[in-house]
Amino acid sequence: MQQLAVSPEFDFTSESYKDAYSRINAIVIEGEQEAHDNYITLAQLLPDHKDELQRLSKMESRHMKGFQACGRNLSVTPDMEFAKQYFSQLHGNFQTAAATGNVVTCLLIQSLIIECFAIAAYNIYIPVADDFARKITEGVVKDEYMHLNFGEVWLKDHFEESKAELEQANRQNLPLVWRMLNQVEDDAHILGMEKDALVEDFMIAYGEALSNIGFTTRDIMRMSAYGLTA
Ligand code: Y39
Ligand code: FE
Ligand code: FE
Repeated sequence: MQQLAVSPEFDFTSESYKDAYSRINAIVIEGEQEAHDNYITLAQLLPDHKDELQRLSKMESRHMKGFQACGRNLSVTPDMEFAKQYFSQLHGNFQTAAATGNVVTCLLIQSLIIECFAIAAYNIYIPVADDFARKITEGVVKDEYMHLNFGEVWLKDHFEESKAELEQANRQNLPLVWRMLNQVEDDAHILGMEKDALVEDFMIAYGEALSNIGFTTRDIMRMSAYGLTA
């Protein structure tokens, strides 16, 4: 029996698709590489959770290899230079926080913001992906929920003493995500991913995470508003 394509309007071999893919695929590969490095750093900062965090870091490097295969499958060369630049500010903020022992800020950046960004992007990508990439991405997104859960549980257990640092880290980093989304809006659209849907999925996942950690609805509204000023 013939399987109907979900989105017959996508020509995965067209030059415009491959051009947009060279940047989005690179962002995902670079993001997974940095997520791997960030969990190694977190394993050093949280020795009680060393084994679990090292396991998460290994998952991230598997994700990276999966997405590299997606690019190869479409004969696309990822633009890694662009992707490094893309993450540089968020990456810099993580590095600074790690160097000063601000583990709460590190967790907010990697396990809440970056994981929610991944969850939104991968869920929106799955229905419009080519068959090969869809299977890979479906496997990856399940792991990302586990990564988000790690951050939620730790921050919930340390909520009172982390609250002020979380608010400050949110204020510093949420606007960066907004700028990052704006920067790839056109490329994402070519792949069939709409910015509105990405923003909506991100805010739902991020708001839910903040709620699970212990923030009130009022706190969450206030914290979310920092995205709007980007
Ligand atoms: O924890 C993780 O695996 C995160 C690194 C990955 C984030 C990937 C960021 C994807 C953004 C894609 C933007 C598409 C519009
Ligand atoms: Fe990942
Ligand atoms: Fe992850």
